[in-house]
Amino acid sequence: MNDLVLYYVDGDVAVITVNNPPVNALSPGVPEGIAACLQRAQQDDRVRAVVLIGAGRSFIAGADIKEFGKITSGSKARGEGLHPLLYALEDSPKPVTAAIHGQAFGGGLEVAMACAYRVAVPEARLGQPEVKLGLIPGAGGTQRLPRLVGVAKAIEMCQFGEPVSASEAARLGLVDQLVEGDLVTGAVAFARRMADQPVNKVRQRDALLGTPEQNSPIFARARELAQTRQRDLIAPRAAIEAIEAATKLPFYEGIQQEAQLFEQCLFSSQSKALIHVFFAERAAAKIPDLPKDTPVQPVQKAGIVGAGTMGVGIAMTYANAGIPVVLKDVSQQALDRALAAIQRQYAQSVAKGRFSQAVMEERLGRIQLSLDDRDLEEADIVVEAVFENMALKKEIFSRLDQIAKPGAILATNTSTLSIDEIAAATSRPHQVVGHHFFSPAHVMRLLEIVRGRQTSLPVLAASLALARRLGKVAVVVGNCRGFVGNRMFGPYRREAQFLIEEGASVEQVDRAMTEFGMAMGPLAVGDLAGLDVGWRIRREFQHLDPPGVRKPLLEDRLVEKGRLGQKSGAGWYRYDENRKPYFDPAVDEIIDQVRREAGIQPRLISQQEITERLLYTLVNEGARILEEKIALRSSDIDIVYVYGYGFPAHRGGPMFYADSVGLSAVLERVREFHAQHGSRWQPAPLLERLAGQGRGFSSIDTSIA
Ligand code: 3H9
Repeated sequence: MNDLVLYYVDGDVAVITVNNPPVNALSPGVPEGIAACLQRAQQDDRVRAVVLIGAGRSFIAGADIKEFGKITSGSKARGEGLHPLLYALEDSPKPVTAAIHGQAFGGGLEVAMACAYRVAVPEARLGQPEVKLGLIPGAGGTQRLPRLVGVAKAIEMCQFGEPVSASEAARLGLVDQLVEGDLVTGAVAFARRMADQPVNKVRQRDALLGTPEQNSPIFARARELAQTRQRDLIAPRAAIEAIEAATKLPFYEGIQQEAQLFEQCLFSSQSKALIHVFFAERAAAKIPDLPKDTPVQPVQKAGIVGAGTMGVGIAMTYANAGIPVVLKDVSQQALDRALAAIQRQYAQSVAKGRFSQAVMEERLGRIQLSLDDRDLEEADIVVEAVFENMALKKEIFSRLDQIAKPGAILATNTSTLSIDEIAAATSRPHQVVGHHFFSPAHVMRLLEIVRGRQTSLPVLAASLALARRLGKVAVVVGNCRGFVGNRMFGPYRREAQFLIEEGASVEQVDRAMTEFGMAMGPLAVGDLAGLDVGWRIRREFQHLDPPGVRKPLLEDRLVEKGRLGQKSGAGWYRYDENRKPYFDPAVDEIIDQVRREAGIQPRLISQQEITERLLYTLVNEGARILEEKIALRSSDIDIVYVYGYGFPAHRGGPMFYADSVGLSAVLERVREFHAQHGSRWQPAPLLERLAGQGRGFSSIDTSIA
C-alpha cells in the first residue's frame, strides 16, 4: 500500500480510493496500490464487497502518458502492463464496484470494465481516447468493451476516441446504475446490495459479440470511414482489427492480438508525435513569469468592432460560450450581412444535428448588432476585428480608450500589425493585447495571444482563462510582424509561388502538402483566405523588403486579374457555386506569361523538393522566431501550426517534425536551397547552432519552460 491509493472500510464494504492528482492517472505505484488494497480487502473478514473510486476530480483518466516515452526510449520495460491487476479485480471473490465521476478514460475505463459492476454520476464521461494519442486500448479495452456495448459501439468509441456520458453509458450497458447525490454513499449502498449476487464476469460474456454475418458490414463501414476520414492514421485501423479479434478469437488470444497491435502503435512515429502534441498543448498554457495566483477579471459581456468575416466568427465564438456580445459596425448593410451569415451558419449546424433550434435561438439571442459605439461601454472586453490597416486600427483604439469602461481588455484581432503601435493610441497600453483568431473563428481551435511590451499580467491571465472558456487552445506569442503563425506562413506561401514560377504545377504543390497530411495545400488556403489579404499586406510592408530580394510574382498578378480566391469564384482554382475547386487553364496561361516575362525556364520539380522547400522554410523561420523569443518554446510553434494551420497532428508540428528528421539533415537542405535560391534561405543561426551540437529544438524547450 502507498499514499497513491487509500483504503478504509465502511461497515462491510471496503473503499479503495485512488489518490493521484490531478487526474488519477495510473502512474507507477497506482496499480500496485490498488492490488495491495484489494488483497487487504480479501483478507479482511468484515468485508463482503469492494468499491473502487477516485479522489478529487476524476475516477481514473488512463495510463500515465509520461510513461510511454520511457518505454519507447528503452529506459523502462513494458512488462505485463495492467493485466494482472485487471484479472485480480475481475476474479475477486468479493465483487468490486467501480464508482465513476469525472473521467474513466483509457486504462481507467479498462480498470472499470474489469470490475464486477460500474456505477457513475450522470455527468461522468467514459471513453477509450487512446486513438487520439496514436494508440489503441492496451489493457483489454478492445476485448471487454464490445462484450459490454456491442461491436458497433465499441468500434466507434475506439476508432474515434470520443467519450460517452454516463447517462448514455447506462443505456448502453456500460454503467449498471447512475448515482444521484453523493457518489461514495451511493456506490457503497449498491456494492452492499450486490455483495452476495453471482458475478457475470465481462471477459466471459459473449452475447453481444455478434455473428460474422452481422459483423461483416460493421467492420466494412468502419474501415471505409478510416479510409476517408482518418486516411493517414494507423491507430484507428489497429483498433478495428483488435475488436475484430474479439469477435473471432477466445478472450485470451484476443488480448494477445491487442497487445501486439498496441505495441506497433506505441512505437510508431505517429504516437510519439500525438503524445508530443498532447503535452505541448498543456505546456502552452504555462507562462514562466505569470504567477498562478494572478487575479483574473471575469468576462461577462464582450464587444466586437467590425462585422466582417472575422468579426462574425468571433461574435459566434463568444455567443457559443454563453457570453453576450455586441457586434458593432459603421454600416447597416454590414450588420445585415453579418446577421444573415450568422443565421446561415447556425442553421447549417442545426441541419447537421450539431445542436437544436432552441440552442440556435439562445445563441442568436446573445448577439446584439449595433451601429453605436456607446453599446460597447459595458463590455469587459472589446475585440477589434476590422481589416489590416494601421491608421484605422489606431483610430478605433483611441476611440475605444474614450468609451470602454476602466479595466476593460482592449484586444485586437490583427494578424500582422504591431500591438505596441496600436496600444500607443490609447492611454492604457497595459490593457491592450492581441487576440488573433483563425478563420473561421468559431471553428478553428487556435488563439494567438499577442503580448505587447506593456500588456499587464492580469490581462494576460484573463486572456488565457477566457481562451479556455471559449474552447480555444491559446498560445502566448511576442509582438512582431505576423507573430508566430503568419510570420512563418508568409515564407511558406511565398515558396509555394516560387515553386510554381520555377516549373511546378498548382496541383503538384497542393498535392505535395495534402499527401504530407496538411488539411489543405498552400494555394487552396490562399484562395480560402482571399488573395487580396496577402496583396494588401505586401503593400503595407513592401518598404521593409531588403533591396534585390526575390519577390513572388504570381499572386499579385492573380489579384490584378480580379482572381481574389473563393470569394470571387476564382483564384488559384476556379470555384462553382458550392465552392468546389477546379483546375483552371486560365491560371496556367497566367503562369506561363509570368514565367516568360521573368525569363524563367520551367524545370521538372520533384514532390520531394516541393515538400522539403515548403516545410523547411517553415522550420527555418520558426528557428528565428524561437531565437527571438517570439515563441516561448518550439512546442508552442507546433501547437500554432497544428491548431491554426491544419498541420497534421500525427507529424507533431513543424518543429517536432524537423527534430524527427534530424536538424543536421534539415540544415544541409537549407544550405543547398540557400546556394540555389538566395538570401531568403539564409540558415537561421539557432538551426545552425543546434544542428552543430547534434541537438533538436525540443532540447531547449525544457530550459525555457
Ligand atoms: C491509456 O490509458 C492506455 C491504456 O489503454 C493502458 C495501456 C496499458 N497521464 O488536460 P488537463 C495531466 S492512454 C499523465 O489540463 P482537464 C495533464 O498533462 C491514456 N498526465 O485537465 C495536466 O498536467 P499539467 C488515455 C495526464 O481537466 C493535468 O493532468 N487517457 C494524463 O482539461 C491536467 O490535465 C487519455 O488520453 C494522463 N493520462 O482535462 C486522457 N491526463 O497540469 C488524457 C491528464 O502538468 N487526458 N494529465 O499540465 C485528458 O483527456 C484530459 O487531461 C482530462 C482532464 C479530460 C482527463
